Amino acid sequence: MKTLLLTVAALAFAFPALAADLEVSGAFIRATPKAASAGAGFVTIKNTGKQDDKLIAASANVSKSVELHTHIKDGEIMRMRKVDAITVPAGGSAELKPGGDHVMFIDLSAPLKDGDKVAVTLKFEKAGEIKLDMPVVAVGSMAAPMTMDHGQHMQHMQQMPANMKH
Ligand SMILES: [Cu+2]
Repeated sequence: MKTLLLTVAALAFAFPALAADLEVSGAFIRATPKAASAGAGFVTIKNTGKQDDKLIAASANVSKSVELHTHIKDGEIMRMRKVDAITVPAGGSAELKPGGDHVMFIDLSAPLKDGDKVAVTLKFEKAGEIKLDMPVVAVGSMAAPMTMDHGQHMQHMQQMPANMKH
């Protein structure tokens, strides 16, 4: 009986924390060259709550699939890896940015053009779904800080299809 009461109390405590604890800002998607089959999106997710949350999925109607990716350094080469989740720490934030974690749009139905807006749904383990419009921004007119130079990144983007198994 005591265990049951504690469980009920824990659930009641957990529910009010839903959704309102996450704030998204600075979202953008890198415009893609004509031949590109994939594009990358970036966003900062702030967690004002007291529990860690996790970005566990993303969806959009511009590509066949949407994955969560990170970059790892393999010797001197940056490579992308699919990840199951991106943690948004309590009282902190997850910064999806060039050279780091990102949302990957795979098998684009059309190139992502500067000035477009893509409706993206981010799905979180605790907060549920957050919908946002991510503006498409041309490479070279980026507001967000770059952690890789353009040359490296473009090379990386071109290599990508060979590295990725769908
Ligand atoms: Cu990627």
